Amino acid sequence: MEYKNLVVTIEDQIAIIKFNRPNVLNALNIETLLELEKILDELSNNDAVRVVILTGEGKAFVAGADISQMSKFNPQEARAFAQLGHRVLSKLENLDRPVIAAINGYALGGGCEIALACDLRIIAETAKIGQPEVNLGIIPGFGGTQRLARLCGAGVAKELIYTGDMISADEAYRIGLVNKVVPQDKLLDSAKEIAQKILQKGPGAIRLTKTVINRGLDSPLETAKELEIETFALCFASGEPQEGMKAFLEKRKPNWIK
Ligand code: DAK
Repeated sequence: MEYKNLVVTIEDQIAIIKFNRPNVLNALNIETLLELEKILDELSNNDAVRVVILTGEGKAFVAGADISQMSKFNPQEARAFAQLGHRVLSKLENLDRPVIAAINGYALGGGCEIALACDLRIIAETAKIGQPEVNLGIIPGFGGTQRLARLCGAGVAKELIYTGDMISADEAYRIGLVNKVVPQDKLLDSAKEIAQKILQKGPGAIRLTKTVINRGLDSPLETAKELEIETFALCFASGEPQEGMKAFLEKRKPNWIK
């Protein structure tokens, strides 16, 4: 499938989605969000893909919402854009397999929010990240106020959003916004390395872990613990734990059920 604003490659059970509007630093317009939604819908029906990597072409991951497009919105269009953005980022967050953001350059505003909706974030040491919306007189609109505060704490989220500061990769690592900082030329290989590790594990266990963590974070602790108990039991219905433990006892690698 051909996209105008994305480049999608699938190889070795890993899909790589690359934002591809380098002339405007991969700024997110409506068309790009719709294309992202389309590929996410396709991937959710494609069991051959077990890990997804998101990255950007050129010197940006995504430099935010497309300001030229956004500047012309009337209130109805602004609402429709907000609804579209939330819908697509929820699909990204809830895709039933791990998504890794490989942040190659600027990840600002909506770009930082896309990375926040991914499961893991790896960043190139030269990249910059931040939520500069207040410079434009708006607040983060694609879940940034909520996901950033949940990931890094309210104090850190408020500082980043109030100041609009673009922070370095090392600072992003220090505050827990990203999992790993790597040299620019090793970024994609590092993301693939993590993906390869995940591919060796029980596919059902990975899928269920993502659901339990995401749903648990939105629930009171007691409910979340119940969810973990029920999901732990559910693992045993798949045959996966039986194979995993048998393989351990037989001192061999598991042969996961596809
Ligand atoms: N939108 C449109 N064009 C952009 C852009 C953006 N976000 N960012 C960069 N560009 C364009 C520039 O205008 C320039 O175009 P030409 O002049 O060449 O035609 C080209 O990309 C290269 O950019 P620069 O020349 O500026 O490159 P520099 O290296 O000098 O600077 C920069 C890089 C990233 C520091 C700078 O481009 C910059 O500050 N960009 C804007 C970053 C920003 O403020 N992003 C946050 C946007 S706010 C909502 C949902 C979500 C959002 C809002 C509402 N709702 C729910 C309604 C999200 C908001 C945002 O993301």
